[in-house]
Amino acid sequence: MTDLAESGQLITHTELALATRNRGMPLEGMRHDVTPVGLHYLLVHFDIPALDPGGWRLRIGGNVERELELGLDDIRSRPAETITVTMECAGNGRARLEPRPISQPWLNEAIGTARWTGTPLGGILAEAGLGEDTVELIFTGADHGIEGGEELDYARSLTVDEALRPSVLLAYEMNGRPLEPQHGFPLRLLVPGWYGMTSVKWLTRIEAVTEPFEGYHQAVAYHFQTDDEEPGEPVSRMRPRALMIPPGFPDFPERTRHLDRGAVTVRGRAWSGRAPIERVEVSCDGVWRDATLTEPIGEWAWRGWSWEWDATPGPHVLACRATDASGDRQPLVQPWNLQGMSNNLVQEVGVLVR
Ligand SMILES: Nc1nc2c(c(=O)[nH]1)N[C@H]1C(S)=C(S)[C@@H](COP(=O)(O)O)O[C@H]1N2
Ligand SMILES: [Mo]
Repeated sequence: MTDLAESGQLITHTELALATRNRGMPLEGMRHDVTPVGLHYLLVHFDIPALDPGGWRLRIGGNVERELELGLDDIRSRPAETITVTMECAGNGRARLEPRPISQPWLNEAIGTARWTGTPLGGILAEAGLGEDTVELIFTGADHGIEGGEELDYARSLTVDEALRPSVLLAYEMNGRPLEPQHGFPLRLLVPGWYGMTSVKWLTRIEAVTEPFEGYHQAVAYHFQTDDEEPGEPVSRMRPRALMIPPGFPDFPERTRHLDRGAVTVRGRAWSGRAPIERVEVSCDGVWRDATLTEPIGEWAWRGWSWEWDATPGPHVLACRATDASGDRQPLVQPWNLQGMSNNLVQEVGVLVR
């Protein structure tokens, strides 16, 4: 199902067309604790649906005691919570794999952090009353297309335990304003800690089911496969990653970095969806040293870090890597997988000091 670029093949037209629709966050955007909406990364598989907020309804059904049909005002009248969440696409890092899986060709920039406001999903599910033998909830979006040879709506599921985590929201605001069309207006699911595919946009239906969901975006896509024959393990929470704001100034169009010799503070962010960030290291030309972490801004948000560098003239390669409290650390050599999932190989930035 996933096509691979031949070794050394330049970017294909398919990838270019995806890349011009779906933007990454320019890495200097990491200077903001909370990413301005227009800088947050974007990933839309099909077309952005045009939903009329007046006519839109969220239907909750399947294995429940009471079917619900809620309008936006109904959902806004429920208890509201706001949480700061770092979201990352599971395909981040895909374009650095060799051979390259042909899909959205992210290098490192499929990230963003927003203040999301919504009502906890658990409250709405309690109103509907889940049948005791419910194993999963299926979340369906209003967008429709063909993927993996099937015609379908975008849909993902969560186990009951994951769905009932208090931080899982039905979100209608991003950074204090109604969701923009491209980020899921009028309502999206928000699952902190998981890669972005879990946070279904343009939500129209939640269905309680007694068997695991076998839909394409759940059972086929988002798996660590090494070939088409094996199903592979499902992708879930974000692996640790640190990124730096490339120091100095770029040239155009190559974006090589240039800076003056002397003291430089290198800054960046680090996150993991599995455990808190415990350590960030930075290397200059292969020698690793600890960076200083800043105060956390939220349980589900990235953590800032900085590192003091005495830049000496000449070309250098800077790199950074994160370790989380579970002991998981970013790799220096990337394992390969067919769908290009979760490639958290360390970021390297070449700089020319004058
Ligand atoms: N309905 C729907 N939800 C979706 C998607 C989609 O294409 N359709 N893309 C998913 C993927 S792969 C990601 S990474 C995130 C991106 O969210 P953002 O565009 O708000 O950053 O949305 C997820 N939710
Ligand atoms: Mo994604």
